[in-house]
Amino acid sequence: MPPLLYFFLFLHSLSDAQTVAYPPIPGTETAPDCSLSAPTTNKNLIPTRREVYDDGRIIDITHRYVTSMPAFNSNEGVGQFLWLPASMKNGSIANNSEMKLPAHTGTHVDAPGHVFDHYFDAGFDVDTLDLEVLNGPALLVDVPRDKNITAEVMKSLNVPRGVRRVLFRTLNTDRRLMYKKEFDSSYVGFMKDGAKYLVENTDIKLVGIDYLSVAAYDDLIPSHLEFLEGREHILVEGLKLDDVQPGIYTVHCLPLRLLGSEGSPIRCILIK
Ligand SMILES: *[C@@H]1O[C@H](CO)[C@@H](O)[C@H](O)[C@H]1NC(C)=O
Ligand SMILES: *[C@@H]1O[C@H](CO)[C@@H](O)[C@H](O)[C@H]1NC(C)=O
Ligand SMILES: *[C@H]1O[C@H](CO)[C@@H](O)[C@H](O)[C@H]1NC(C)=O
Ligand SMILES: [Zn+2]
Repeated sequence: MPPLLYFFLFLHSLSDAQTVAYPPIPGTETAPDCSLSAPTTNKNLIPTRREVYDDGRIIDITHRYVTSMPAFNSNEGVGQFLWLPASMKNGSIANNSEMKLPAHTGTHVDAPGHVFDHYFDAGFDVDTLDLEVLNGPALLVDVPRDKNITAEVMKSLNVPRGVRRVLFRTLNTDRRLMYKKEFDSSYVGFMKDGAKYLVENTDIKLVGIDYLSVAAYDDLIPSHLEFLEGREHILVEGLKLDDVQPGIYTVHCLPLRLLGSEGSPIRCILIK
């Protein structure tokens, strides 16, 4: 084959490969802007919003941030957290939103400084969390619906040694608590002895749960202390676990690198 022709064929196959590696992002072809409601001028500009991607292979287990999502110990919900100080409607060259969001809002992560002041002062913030713990094989389990997560419940779950990441689905999901604006202190979480059992008798390092706290309200601080004292456990709270089969997945959770913050919103996905 003449070298030049070979070169063109090579180029051609390269561009094919690029098309495969960088498929168009669904929704962006027709809807480059992401305003919440479609502008009335063009009925075709409707952004796609989804909970699963790639025919269900990728499952978004993060709650969408909305003003009506619950806030800890409040009946008011999160409220307005997003503003548009500069808008094109006001003559700016672009829209630039600003947000003000408590660090433990919605689907979020806790760092050791959350309940240990000396860890906070020493800088154990969300930027220090181990991404290896936050990413890897994970087990989604259903816990008994009639109890909080006690040592007895933990024992009955029989999580095998070697399992390092577990997402606990509870009655909170059935009750759809994350979709209710009013905070509900009767949510299910870990009792102190359940947290202690997990720390001492399992290899679980990533603990995920489906409401705003891994700790049951009655053991709020004692359970957090059990989990966070060793600085090896990472707590992901407020996960969206509806409509997911129990079993093994790969989890990916990425907190923001908020220097000095003991909490951060986190995007978590499961991959089949
Ligand atoms: C323009 O800016 C003002 C002041 O910041 C704000 O109150 C108003 O809502 C803005 N108008 C539009 C159309 O964005
Ligand atoms: C879990 O504990 C809370 C208090 O922290 C309580 O209100 C709730 O009823 C308990 N849930 C179950 C299922 O026992
Ligand atoms: C951003 O600017 C565009 C163009 O002016 C406008 O249509 C859109 O509504 C703005 N976004 C918001 C949230 O106001
Ligand atoms: Zn938290």
